[in-house]
Amino acid sequence: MADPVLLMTSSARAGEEQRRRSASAAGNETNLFRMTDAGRMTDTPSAVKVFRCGTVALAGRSNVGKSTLLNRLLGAKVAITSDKPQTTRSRILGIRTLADAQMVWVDTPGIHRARSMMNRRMVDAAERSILESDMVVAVIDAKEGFIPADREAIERAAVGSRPWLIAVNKLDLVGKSALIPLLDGLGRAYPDVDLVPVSAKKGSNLAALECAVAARLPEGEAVYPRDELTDQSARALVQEFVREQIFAATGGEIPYKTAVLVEQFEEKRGLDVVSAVILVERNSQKRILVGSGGSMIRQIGTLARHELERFFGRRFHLELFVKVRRDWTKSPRMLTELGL
Ligand SMILES: Nc1nc2c(ncn2[C@@H]2O[C@H](COP(=O)(O)OP(=O)(O)OP(=O)(O)O)[C@@H](O)[C@H]2O)c(=O)[nH]1
Ligand SMILES: [Mg+2]
Repeated sequence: MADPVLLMTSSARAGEEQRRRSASAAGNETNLFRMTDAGRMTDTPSAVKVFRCGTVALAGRSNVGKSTLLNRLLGAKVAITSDKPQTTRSRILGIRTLADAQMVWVDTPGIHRARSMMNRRMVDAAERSILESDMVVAVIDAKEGFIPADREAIERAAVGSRPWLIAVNKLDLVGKSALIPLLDGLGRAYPDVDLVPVSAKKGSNLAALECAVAARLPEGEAVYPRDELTDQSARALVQEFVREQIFAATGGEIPYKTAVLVEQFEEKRGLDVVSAVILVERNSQKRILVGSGGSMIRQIGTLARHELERFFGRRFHLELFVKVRRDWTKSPRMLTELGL
């Protein structure tokens, strides 16, 4: 979407609505989303004298693009993504330090009606992170529209109990004819909440999102060093990067019945040597993950290694094993061991 805009502040929305009607009446809708005055003020972080710092939870149902948005905001991949729901299992922290603000972004698992113990723990983790954060960016998928599951996620996680705004993501997938009614509907449902259309995939309008967020953070010193990107350990990143490739390579229940545990991590002559176990619940799942002649596990290992090398900027040797741990998703002890 080529238009300049795109911060719809709630206070500006009424005026925008009036302008839109006039533009519409004149048969000219090309400039509907102009940066509002309020938006322009927040678009100049250098003009803000104080330093601001706080945690910002990315919240919403699964698959709306929370983790993709986090990565795009940071310009680095700290959270795994996939086209399947419930990819993120625990809170992922990503730090972005600008001249006048440090935003501590907190990616959270998608909020859904959890039936299994693992899924309940995922949703609990999301809800806890949201309640502990200084503000919340609720993410909605523009292509899917504002569906009841979005409203449920916002309400169940008590998103509105903190300062919050709505990022309408996947702007690249919709034209104005779909975006305008969506923004109108959201504006009616949440009249006091600012709406920021973005595309995490294309990186569109992220400056407006950052400005809107920075302006709402509490005043305070930076909590993390400027160059810090995430609080995840190298082990945790390996586990997640392997899990991402399992999500990409397999289907059905397999992504949801697997977990990854790093068993050994050491540096040998400039090479990080890592061995990790992929846990599955059944022998049939193990057979699929190993693949014919080990082809599937090799592919997962190679792709995960490439991602690791890109992230860390150094060489890895990654060995993967598949082990059956019957019903591990139902074991509280195993879930805790896996950080869930
Ligand atoms: N076209 C398009 N696709 C996007 C955009 N943002 C995310 N996606 C895709 O949406 C899918 C889900 O993205 P994720 O970032 O994993 O979504 P999530 O909200 O973190 O999902 P959970 O972790 O399961 O809660 C992936 O296939 C992404 O590539 C976007 O701006 N445009
Ligand atoms: Mg995610």
